[in-house]
Amino acid sequence: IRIEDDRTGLEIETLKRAILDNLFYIQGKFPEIATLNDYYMALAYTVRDRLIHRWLISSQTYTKVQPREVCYLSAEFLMGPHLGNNLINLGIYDRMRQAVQELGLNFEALLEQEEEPGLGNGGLGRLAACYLDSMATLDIPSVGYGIRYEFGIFDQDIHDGWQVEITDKWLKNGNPWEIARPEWAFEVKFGGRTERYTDEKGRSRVKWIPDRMVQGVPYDTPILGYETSSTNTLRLWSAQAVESFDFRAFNAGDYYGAVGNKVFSENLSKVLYPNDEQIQGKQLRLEQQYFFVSCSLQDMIRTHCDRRGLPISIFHEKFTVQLNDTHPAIAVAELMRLLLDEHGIEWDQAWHITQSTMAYTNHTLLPEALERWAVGLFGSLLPRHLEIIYEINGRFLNEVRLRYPKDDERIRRMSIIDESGDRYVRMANLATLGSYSINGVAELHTQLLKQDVLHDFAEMYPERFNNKTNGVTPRRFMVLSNPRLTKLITSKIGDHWIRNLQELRQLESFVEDLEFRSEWRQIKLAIKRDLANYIQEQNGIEVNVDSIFDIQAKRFHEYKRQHLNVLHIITLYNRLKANPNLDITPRTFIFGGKAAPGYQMAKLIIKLINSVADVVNSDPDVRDRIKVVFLKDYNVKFAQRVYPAADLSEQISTAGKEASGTGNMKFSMNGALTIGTLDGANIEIREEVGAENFFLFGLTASKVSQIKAKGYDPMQYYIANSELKAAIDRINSGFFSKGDTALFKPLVGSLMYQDPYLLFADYQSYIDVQTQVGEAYRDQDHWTRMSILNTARMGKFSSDRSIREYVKEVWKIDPLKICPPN
Ligand code: 26W
Repeated sequence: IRIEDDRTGLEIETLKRAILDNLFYIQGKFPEIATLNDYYMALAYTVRDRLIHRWLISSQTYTKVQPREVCYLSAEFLMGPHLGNNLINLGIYDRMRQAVQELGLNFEALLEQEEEPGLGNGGLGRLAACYLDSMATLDIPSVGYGIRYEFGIFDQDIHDGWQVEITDKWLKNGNPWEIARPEWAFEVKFGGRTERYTDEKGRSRVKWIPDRMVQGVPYDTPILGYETSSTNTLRLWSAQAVESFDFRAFNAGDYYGAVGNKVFSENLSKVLYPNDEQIQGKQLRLEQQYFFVSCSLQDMIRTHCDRRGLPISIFHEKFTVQLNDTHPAIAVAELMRLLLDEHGIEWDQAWHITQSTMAYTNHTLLPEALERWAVGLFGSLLPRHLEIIYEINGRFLNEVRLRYPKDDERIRRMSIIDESGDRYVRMANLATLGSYSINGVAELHTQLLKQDVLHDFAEMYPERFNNKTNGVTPRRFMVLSNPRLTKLITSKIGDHWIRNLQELRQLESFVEDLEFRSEWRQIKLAIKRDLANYIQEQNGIEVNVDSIFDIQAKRFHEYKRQHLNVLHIITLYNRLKANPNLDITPRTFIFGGKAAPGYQMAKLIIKLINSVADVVNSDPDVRDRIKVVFLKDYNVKFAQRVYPAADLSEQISTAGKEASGTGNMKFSMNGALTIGTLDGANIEIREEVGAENFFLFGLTASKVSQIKAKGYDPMQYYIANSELKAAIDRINSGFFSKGDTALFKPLVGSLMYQDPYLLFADYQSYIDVQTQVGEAYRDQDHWTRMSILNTARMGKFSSDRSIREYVKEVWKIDPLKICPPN
């Protein structure tokens, strides 16, 4: 007989024993008094045990082989729950479910028990998480570096239709997935001044004399790939006081003063900034950025020099750093500082190493999201870095002058320092200059980046610019979230598509298969029924599962135009009021998403949706033909439930504003059709699935700029379009706000007099195409064909494809196979 180890064995009996063992020894409970959370923890530890073996083999292999590694630096990692995903990647999902059930436990309830690490806002943070999954799956040695926020993105509640924010206490029940490594902490300096001195070789050097110091303690989480043993690390830094007591102050009787430093230091990693696409310029945010960047770079250098004994001069051959937007862009100056001041390297060589190490991904063109820091604030916090940035800038601008003599305008635009008014450090310019690769996240976005925001840089260094269209992991967003569809697909084409998503193309040959189409439709219906039950429980609203599930789920932002969707709803409502017997295809409009706490307009749009919902859902004239549902607290866990249930995916941003979008991919992969503009990755999705399987509307990005250049006047559209006017007037009249005509004034006013995101210009086109959607849905058979073709043709949008492109064209890293444990 073979006896399996309780910590690594995969037989059902072993799994059961391991769960009970962990319940006893880790949770310190016997079954009779164990809570659901105790069982969740016992189960999570059982899974973690099985990861750890692979993790240590991976780490040993990296130490031995010393491969080139990628370090993905990101202020956000929106990981979502780990348990289900790890079971999928370990290949023991079904077996574990059986083991758990044989113990008399509810497997689904245990999965549901996990408090998700919501350490990100939206697209950018979730992209980082998908990329970690793909890097591990493709056996790419990599580390994700970020911040272990004690509080992640706030939980959203709705009171009287308004968003209310609640602290996300995700660590309250403990986190079984992480291991603290206090022995590998680093110190990070802040403030103070610099001093020049002459070193023993007679060279002029600089010393930074800070006025405070914080410690970064790493917490490591294993990231296992799918069907491989490669297990990489997500290393998140937590801030701690260097000394928890200031003994001098303590002895002088100032107990509170002594503990103050501890409180102050630990504030650093306390909470995630909940804004996306809107900078705030807060000092604590810059402190967070510098804190995690400094810890991460020190960590890489220690691995390189101390653990591997390699010379610092070849640092860039062994490490490449991917900057996830400009949030970690201070890395350019920090690596320079470490090389110059701590390793005594000369400027030119330090710059060569730095520029050969860094690569920068831009995620947004919105001017209000481009990070810049007031020079005064920057210099008081990071005096040495400001000196280094001035030096980088001075040398660079000399080159620009040589290349483009007498072009002062260009110098002003390209300078890292914005001197047009108050002085600012422009982080995008710093990141661009300091990197060997600069990329956008969809074809159109990269094109606009080169044309617009980084135009001068692209002209000077065209070879550094490239596109890497985003992707999403099919493990989480198909296999885990849509088991029924996964089973059907696998029964037809086998399961290789999970690693090689292009194989979904084989589904095309089943489009003509009546039986297959019927199964496809049944599955969608069953999933819609689940969501309908959830809506019934959550919102007390009864929805018709035969209606179109028309879903817009994403952060709230004016450029994403949730309010355009609302104008469509009101237009349908007005038509029904005018003609109660009108024959329209029944629809359920579902919204989900959070607004930045300080973004009043976004919060007002949430209030508008809930107000319209109240009126429409209870109006007898509507007779259940339209329903409006706002689902609160949209997060990864919930998103996994939503994507599979959609018939229609709303991707309706103003063309040129959404860098890529990734929700668009998740919906379409799960068989939703898209109504969308020619924006971000929508363009590429439409190219792949075929124009006939995509509902296109609206202005193109270039038309948008043209109209704006000519002087856009939304009022003209309002006057000329009676349905648009009726919809706006309906809001304005107080009809949705119990007669309060003031409530939605800011929103309506902004639309009528500015309409910066061109809702009015796109309104008619949107309404017309929505009418086509309604008609198309009536032909269920044809709709099903389109749905199947959407899934079948989404192969390109696996994050595996994105990562393969980064590996080949940017990072130049070889995969390294890890031997499975025996
Ligand atoms: C400093 C404030 C701030 C915070 C976050 C500014 C900007 C951000 C992010 C760049 C916002 C973000 O998540 N952008 C999204 O990134 C996705 C992944 O590339 C894209 O798919 C989305 O289109 C883009 O909006």
